[in-house]
Amino acid sequence: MTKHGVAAAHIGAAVVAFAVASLMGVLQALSMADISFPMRSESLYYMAVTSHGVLMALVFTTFFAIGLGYAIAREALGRQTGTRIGWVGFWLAIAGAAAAAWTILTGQSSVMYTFYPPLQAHPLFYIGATLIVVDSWIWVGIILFSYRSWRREHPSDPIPAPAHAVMATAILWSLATVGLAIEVVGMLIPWSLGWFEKIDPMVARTYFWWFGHPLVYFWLMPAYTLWYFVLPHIAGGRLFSDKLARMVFVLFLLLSTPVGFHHQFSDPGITAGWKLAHTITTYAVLYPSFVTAFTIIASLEVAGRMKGAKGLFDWIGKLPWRDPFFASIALAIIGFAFGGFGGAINAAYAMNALVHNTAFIQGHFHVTLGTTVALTFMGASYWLLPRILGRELRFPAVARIQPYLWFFGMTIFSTAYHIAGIRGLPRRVYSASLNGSLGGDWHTLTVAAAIGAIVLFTSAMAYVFVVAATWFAGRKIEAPAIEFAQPVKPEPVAGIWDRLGMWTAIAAVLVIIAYAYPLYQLISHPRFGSPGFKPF
Ligand code: HEM
Ligand SMILES: [Cu+2]
Repeated sequence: MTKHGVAAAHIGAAVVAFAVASLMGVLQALSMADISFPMRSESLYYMAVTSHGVLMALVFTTFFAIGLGYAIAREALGRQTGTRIGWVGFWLAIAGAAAAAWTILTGQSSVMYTFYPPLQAHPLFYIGATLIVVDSWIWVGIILFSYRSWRREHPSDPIPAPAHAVMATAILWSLATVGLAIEVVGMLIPWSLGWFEKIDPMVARTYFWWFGHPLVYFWLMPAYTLWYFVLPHIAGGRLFSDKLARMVFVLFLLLSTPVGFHHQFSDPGITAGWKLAHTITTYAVLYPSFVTAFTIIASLEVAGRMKGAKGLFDWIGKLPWRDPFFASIALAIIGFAFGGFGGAINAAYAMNALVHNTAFIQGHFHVTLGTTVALTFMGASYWLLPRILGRELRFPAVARIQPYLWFFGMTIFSTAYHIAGIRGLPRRVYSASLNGSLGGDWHTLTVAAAIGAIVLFTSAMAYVFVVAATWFAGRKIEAPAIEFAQPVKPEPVAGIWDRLGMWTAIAAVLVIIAYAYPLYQLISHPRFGSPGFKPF
């Protein structure tokens, strides 16, 4: 183990969660398509949807983002304070994830990854999730304290750009998890322990989505950190603009929390004006994503031209398409373009009503989260593991094919569900043929999706295989350095985008503006609440 032990531990745990979740993913795709397999049942299906969603969206992503953030910040700042506390956090999170996973796999918490009340889980599900968040708060603390130590030695330098990105992510996460903490600690844990009988589902959902959308950026920002600060280097080029990179991370910090109502367009109790306000910020947050697409593609063009490309497009051919890190991210970016189209549909109030709660949504978030983020993380593992484990990557030929296989499987899977969703197939249903004659219309599509799912599963296992082989049987080498892309033009002094304290204060004010009054309105409605409901 190198100095990056605590980072490696988090990434290892992430990969274990990913492996289990991938198996659940195929099972539910087969269930939806009415393809039988041993032990197929409704309760297994909802257990699978819950464990897949929780392990993929909450455990895999959070552990990976923490591990990656530790490694990048440590390298960029040249230090890490409080590593021992980081280990305490890691073991708390492992205990929490194990407890929550146990209650799910034994069928006691089939509440899906959104855990909306009145669906009620075993108390250990909520407590376990809380422990993972405690680890993430320790991570935020370590990142910020390491920065303070760096700042004392460099009073007027600009923050090293990769550390700036990790810090913006950490601050965003601390603002987001306030909503989650209020929901889980203030409402769900006491309710699941029977301390009070009834709960208000609307208020709980609102706290959940205060957290739930910035969660998306907690997944995306680590991916973007790699796109901006590592990818151009691997491609043999430069970062196109240091300043734009800093601006983008600050804009995500500001804009990605006050948008949560775009997940609640169909919810009663929130007035149309507030839904509109969150729609406007939703479209505003598209802007830094466009800037990202522009900057990354420009950086890659710089790389191609540094290698001698002269024409309009021949720089594309000069890029290292056989490098698994590069290929994963290039495909992740293509996936993101399609995710962006779908996202604009979801964000438009009227069109949202058409696709709400249909398979369109799972088609959408498997190209965004399931490809843009997850494929970036997979590709990043091939680059990062030798550097944090001090071991040579095993089976590089498998690693080379794996991202293309994922992209191919995802194209079938996601296209099929997008179309099925537009034709009205609900998501989170055990069987697409439950609706009699309508079900027939969906069958070809759900079978196509199941075929895509099998390809995805094959790719997922190839990834897990390479990681495990490298971890346990990779030849010991001197760990290669973690190197970052040099900007075309470096920032000479700390500018406005480095004033993270000020941006944090503004972001907090925006959260208060977005949520204080609507929550006050919801809480002051006369109500009786809802008793808990256990599905099985
Ligand atoms: C082996 C690859 C994968 C397969 C075969 C797969 C399959 C599926 C299927 C069929 C569903 C729909 C469940 C339903 O509503 O009936 C689903 C839901 C979901 N998937 Fe995946 N998936 C895969 C990878 C991923 C990845 C990489 C992520 C994220 C990192 C992810 C996150 C989710 C989430 C959050 C849900 C929503 C669960 C819910 O509705 O509560 N999946 N997946
Ligand atoms: Cu959102």
